[in-house]
Amino acid sequence: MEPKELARHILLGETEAAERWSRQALDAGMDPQAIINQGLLPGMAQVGEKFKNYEYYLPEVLVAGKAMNACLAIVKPLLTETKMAYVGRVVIGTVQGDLHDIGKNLVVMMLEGAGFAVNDLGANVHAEQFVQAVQDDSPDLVCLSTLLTTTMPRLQATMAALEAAELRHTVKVMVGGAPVSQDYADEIGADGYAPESASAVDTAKAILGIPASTG
Ligand code: B1M
Repeated sequence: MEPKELARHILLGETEAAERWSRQALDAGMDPQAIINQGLLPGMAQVGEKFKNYEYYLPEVLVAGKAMNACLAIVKPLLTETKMAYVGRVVIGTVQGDLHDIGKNLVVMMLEGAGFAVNDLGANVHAEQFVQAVQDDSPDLVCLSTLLTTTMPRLQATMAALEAAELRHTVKVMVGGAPVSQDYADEIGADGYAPESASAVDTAKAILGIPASTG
């Protein structure tokens, strides 16, 4: 069984075929980590590339993400937490006052697809919740999303809360969402900004010093 077959099922969003392939590979004794590293992650990486190049749009990405999550649900329980080789740990959420989560969910999907462990706090996440999650998880990266101009100041407020809790130096912060720009990210002192979900993976890796080919 060739993992590139699984990658292709993911690329084409063929959930049932991808699940069947994963089960058969496990039955045949394939290492769950190899299924993830050689099948799921390359498949999702190709999806990200197509999204970046405007060959794929939202529906294709969502369908591919669904296929990937279905396979992860089969494969992940067979890995212990310590055995799962994540490229990095992320805490993500849409900031307080903002209920928009579709774009943020895409970023989650892409980061997971690139091999990050992601703790998704959801939408309308208060600064204190981010602080708590950083204390609990010790992530490498905090990702803050916002879609409303009125909640943009919450990005900086969340970083200030991390600073007040003496955690800001322990973690990098990436910001994004439609009204956010690189200039704004620089102005508020974020470590990185990405305009959309596929490049969010590249930016996350660049911020953390992870080679682009990893994951
Ligand atoms: Co809202 N809404 N909405 N809305 N809504 C917008 C954002 C708006 C632009 C519509 C408009 O007026 N033209 C406008 C904001 C104006 C502004 O502030 N500049 C707006 C408004 C005003 C509001 C309300 C205030 C309306 C009202 O009640 N009067 C209200 C606010 C509620 C609240 O949050 N407190 C509201 C409510 C809602 C719904 C609940 C109905 C729904 C959200 C459902 C949900 O998310 N579960 C909704 C929707 C769907 C939209 C639009 C139509 C679509 C947003 C979306 O999901 N886009 C939007 C108009 C539009 O964009 N056409 C609009 C698709 C998504 C894939 O793109 O989210 O940009 P996006 O994510 C991208 C990038 O931004 C980036 O990657 C993603 C994928 O490539 N990205 C990141 C996102 N987060 C990132 C984080 C990163 C990196 C990249 O790193 C950390």
